[in-house]
Amino acid sequence: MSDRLKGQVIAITGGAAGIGLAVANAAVREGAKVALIDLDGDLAGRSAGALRKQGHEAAGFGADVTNAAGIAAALDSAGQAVGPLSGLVNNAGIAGFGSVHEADPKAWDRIMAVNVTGTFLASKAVLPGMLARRKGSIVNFGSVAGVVGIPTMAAYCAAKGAIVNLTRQMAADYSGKGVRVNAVCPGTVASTGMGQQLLGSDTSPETQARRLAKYPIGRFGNPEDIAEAVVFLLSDQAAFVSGAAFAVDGGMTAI
Ligand code: NAI
Ligand code: 1HS
Repeated sequence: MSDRLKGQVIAITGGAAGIGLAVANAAVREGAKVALIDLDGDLAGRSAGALRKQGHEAAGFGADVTNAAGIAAALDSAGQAVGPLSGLVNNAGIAGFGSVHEADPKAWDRIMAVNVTGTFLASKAVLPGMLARRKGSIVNFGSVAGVVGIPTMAAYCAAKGAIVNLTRQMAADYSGKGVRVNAVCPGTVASTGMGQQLLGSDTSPETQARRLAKYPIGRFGNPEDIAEAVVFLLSDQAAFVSGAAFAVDGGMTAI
């Protein structure tokens, strides 16, 4: 353990499981206190309890990031329970399949709402405090799907692309006011719920091989690969980094 996040209080949306929970684990190891905010409030509470058992400071809250009042209340409770927030990780996201000509408009709306509007609403809730303190780091979750087109993932690609450019826009507004804003753009992380959804959508050996062949490093990511990048962006080591779309994808978008 080192102290790269000592003194920081970090809220992680979608923090009860998957990559968000890996970010929480990495953050507490670096000295941060964390608030896990998730649609699954019970799991957020259990995941936070497991961190506390290891001697870390953590609390869990239930909220849907698409509900403006709900996410604002959860982030407010987090600030009161754990401390004034210095970091926000907009990790909550959902994926889905469908090319434009066949996509379900309701599914499109929900994918845009959770990924894009959720990032907007959680950021909107924490920014007044961060700006008043002139201290904050926001890390948004893009994806390789926000950088290149992935077959059959129209809504998800649109949402992640929007997040990447919202990140640049937020950096333009807030970097001079003490708040850095960056995005991570992970490649496929197979072990999470979303990774399983992605790889389970077409299990034919040809498709699986085609997906893996897109990764020059020769493997998919794991949650810890992504968490390390998020910790860096949250930390003062990234003091001159704002508005970046940080590819953590084994070279997938390099080729
Ligand atoms: P996951 O599905 O394993 O976990 C997502 C978490 O977000 C869950 O705990 C879920 O309950 C929570 N969540 C979902 N909707 C929510 C809502 N409306 N409000 C609050 N919480 C909500 O997903 P995973 O793989 O951990 O993904 C995390 C982030 O990383 C997402 O933004 C995803 O798009 C992104 N990502 C994932 C990749 C992958 O291959 N797994 C690759 C690139 C990006
Ligand atoms: C779901 C996650 O954001 C990754 S989309 C990338 C799909 S692929 O490159 O593995 O086919």
